[in-house]
Amino acid sequence: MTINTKHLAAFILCAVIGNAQAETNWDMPTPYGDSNFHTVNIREFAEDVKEATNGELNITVHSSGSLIKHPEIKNSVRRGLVPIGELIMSRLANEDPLFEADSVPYLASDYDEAWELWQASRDILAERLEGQRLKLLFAVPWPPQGIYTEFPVETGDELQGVKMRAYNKSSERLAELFDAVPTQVEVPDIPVAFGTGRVDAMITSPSTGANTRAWDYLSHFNHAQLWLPKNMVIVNAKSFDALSESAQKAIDTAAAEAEKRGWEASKAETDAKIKIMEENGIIVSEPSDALVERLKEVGAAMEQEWLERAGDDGKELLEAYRAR
Ligand code: PCA
Repeated sequence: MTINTKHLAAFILCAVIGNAQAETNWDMPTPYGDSNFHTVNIREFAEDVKEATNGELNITVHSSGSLIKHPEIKNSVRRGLVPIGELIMSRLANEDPLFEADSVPYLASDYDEAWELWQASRDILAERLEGQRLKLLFAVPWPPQGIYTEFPVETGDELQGVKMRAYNKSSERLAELFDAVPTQVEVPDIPVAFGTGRVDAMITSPSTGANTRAWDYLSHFNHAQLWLPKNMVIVNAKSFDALSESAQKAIDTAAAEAEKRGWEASKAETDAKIKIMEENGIIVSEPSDALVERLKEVGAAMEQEWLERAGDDGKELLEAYRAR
């Protein structure tokens, strides 16, 4: 081999290797802020994928709805505008009530129950998404949902007429059943919504309360532990199928790890964020017996309504969950 042909061979080899490792860049819209544990977990997922594929697949996370607003994320992934994205599952309640099972009050209100509900519902939800050419990668719950107000809530009557921030159908319905006035507000817009008086109360987790500095506009948190809504990460099936087999495997592995890590982070988040709120002057209390009774009544009514909407599949899901 002459020097020249040797060089040529090396050049071709580099070109082939280079080609085999052609970079794929994915933009990933997510709805919540950078400091939120879901976002932190997703960035780690993106890092893991990058590392496992030796840079073949690069996922850039666009947090806080900065690339695509929360209400548009699912359809943007479906249409292939972006290959991957995160959203809260119960946002799909209007198109399919099954996605709202995790937001029925007191159906699954601690981590063990939430896990069992997830196990009982994962396959059917993945199947529903598959029907839309979407692949469900993983889901992670928020800490249990409680009630934030500017006054103590003893019986629930105090919520009458109060403008309440909601983020899904359940939080909206719960407000209605307490004769409050619900308004949908995305997390990045919470401080402005309170600052301008659009809302005076909210249902959310200790996590979102602390991340949005609830102490700047509210004084009480009732740790009612109503439900643990989940965020999910979905990917466009066509984009996924276009990846090399090894990149697909890297995603699946990183997703399984992200789910595990995310559930652990969520659990740790509850106490850590309650502590931060207390340190900042929020009065944290457990619900009184009277409030629990009222919430249970409202929860039972909402479960009934949900069952009517969700039909046989909903019934089956509930039975599978309760049999566990
Ligand atoms: N935070 C999100 C969803 C549930 C939660 O804890 C929100 O408030 O919109």
